[in-house]
Amino acid sequence: MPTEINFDGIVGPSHNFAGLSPGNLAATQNAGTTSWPRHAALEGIAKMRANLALGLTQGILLPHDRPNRRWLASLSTDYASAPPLLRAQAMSASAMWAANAATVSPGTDTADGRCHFTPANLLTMPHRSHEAHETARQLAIAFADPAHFAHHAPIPAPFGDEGAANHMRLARSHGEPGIELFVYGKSGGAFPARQSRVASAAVARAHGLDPARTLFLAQSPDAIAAGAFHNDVVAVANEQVLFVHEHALADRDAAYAEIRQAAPWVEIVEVPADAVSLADAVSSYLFNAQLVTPPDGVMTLIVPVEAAGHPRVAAWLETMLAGNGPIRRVETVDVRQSMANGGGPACLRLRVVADPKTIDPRFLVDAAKLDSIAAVVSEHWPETIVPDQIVGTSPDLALVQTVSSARAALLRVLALEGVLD
Ligand code: SUG
Repeated sequence: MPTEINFDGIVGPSHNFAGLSPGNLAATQNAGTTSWPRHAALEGIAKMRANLALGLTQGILLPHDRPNRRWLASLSTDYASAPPLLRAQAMSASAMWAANAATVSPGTDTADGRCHFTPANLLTMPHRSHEAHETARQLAIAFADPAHFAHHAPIPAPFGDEGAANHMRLARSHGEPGIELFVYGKSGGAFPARQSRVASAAVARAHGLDPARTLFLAQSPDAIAAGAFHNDVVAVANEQVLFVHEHALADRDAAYAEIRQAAPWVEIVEVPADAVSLADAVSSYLFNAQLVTPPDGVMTLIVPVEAAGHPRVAAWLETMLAGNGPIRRVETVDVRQSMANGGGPACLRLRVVADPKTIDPRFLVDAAKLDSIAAVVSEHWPETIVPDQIVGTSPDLALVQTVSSARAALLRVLALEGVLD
């Protein structure tokens, strides 16, 4: 049976606050502060446990090999002698934000009935531009059966593609044909627009999507200027529900009309700006929630603690639950370390609609497997990283060793040794 499966990126042992993403307000505000990689990874594991407790199927994607020595070699340098900024870019644990791993179209939407993947090129930010190679390898292993899955190459430069963070799917239920919404940014504002329309259109063609069920919508420049560097900071979809901020899309009325025409059954739950401003949405990450339908059928919004603790956002959530809308439950998760780099609950996961039996079981988890992952993290992940250990005049080479051996220990436990290293 095709089900929606969330694949969470495990927070890597090099998680740090280097301030590498202009336009991502949390990341730039926290630049230079001490990070807690072990705690960060355990927060992510706790989020997965909470998903399992709701009855959801849960998958994982692995931390990438950091520092990325191959990338540094392609720039004719190595970690010890690279300039500080390149060192930080090579060391970033940013692959944890699996919503940026790829765009995924389930077989119900594609011409050949297979689930299609296009790894995101992430080329707007140098530290993310070298993720695609390993992402593609992991996806090819996890979803290896060509009868069910098709894999495409990342979109070539210069067309930026940030994957599922700018892609939403609406369907009466996950297993039925749906409409796919690609949200792109227009450049010209203070912050980079990371998703190009050309890239979105190319992904849609590669996936064999039906043009009548594929929409391309411009993100509001105000949202980008307010710090919504990805659409998933201001909107999220699940089944027939689009949960969206009033100022998420450039031409709101026309966009809603187009969506309603393609999917007359859609329920748009809009949060008005006079209840929750764009600034509130960005600081609380209300929309960077996981909107899910667990087996009990109660549609659930999984928000970060920052949203639940925000007075105006909390008030709005309370009003929503008291009303008669389709979202009937709100759960809270603590992923503060990821949030401090601008990555909320939704950033940490990639959604795939597929039959779990067709997926490599090494990428699926139950409570016992999460216990063994947590044990590796507790034993091997560094407790803290001070950015100076990476960008200081003499880089901490012992940290490099710790980061490499921590990942190797995880691969061993997951029986992926020799496959991903
Ligand atoms: O690309 N942060 C990530 C956060 C990604 C969030 N993903 C989604 N919205 N889906 C980014 O800006 C910060 C890393 C640093 O600055 O060291 C970072 O890359």
